[in-house]
Amino acid sequence: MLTRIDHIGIACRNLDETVEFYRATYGFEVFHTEVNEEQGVREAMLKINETSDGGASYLQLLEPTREDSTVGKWLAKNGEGVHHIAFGTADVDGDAAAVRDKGVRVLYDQPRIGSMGSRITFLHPKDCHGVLTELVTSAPAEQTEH
Ligand code: MC0
Repeated sequence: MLTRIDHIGIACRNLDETVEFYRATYGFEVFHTEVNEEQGVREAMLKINETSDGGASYLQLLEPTREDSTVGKWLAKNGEGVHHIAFGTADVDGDAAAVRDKGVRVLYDQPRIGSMGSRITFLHPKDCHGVLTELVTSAPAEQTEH
């Protein structure tokens, strides 16, 4: 069951400048940063609020680490902006299978590693009314990390 908006992924050209915009404009602070080489992104997670399922909702700022990454290609075509939305679930495997059974293309056969050790998969935007959609199961330790 999908129980929260886990994050909104925002593609940017310069992570440090974009982090500073969100800090100076809204007061949002960085909760976590990492490089995910498999996905080709350097990212910052800004925690917005905790959620009733024990998780949290974030803004995820994404800078490509290479031009031929998914975010790099998307930025070249569209410029900066909202890249994807992610729904949180305790069971990414089960929810991905259920969505696949409804005819939506799930991009990975098995979930891969996402932010903060989470397990993630993506749904094709052409099957989701133009929205690249991610399903996320957080790592158990996420809520204590800083
Ligand atoms: C592409 N399209 C999108 C889109 N990306 N539509 C909405 N939102 C997006 N983000 C559209 C294109 O405009 C195009 O439509 C069609 O999909 C095919 O796109 P393409 O440019 O030809 O690119 P493909 O087919 O090579 O790749 C698209 C695909 C890819 C969605 C399969 O981006 C992908 O595998 N994404 C999942 C992984 C990902 O995005 N990782 C980065 C975030 P037209 O009409 O022009 O044909 S990593 C992350 O977020 C992790 C770290 C985490 O959350 O923990």
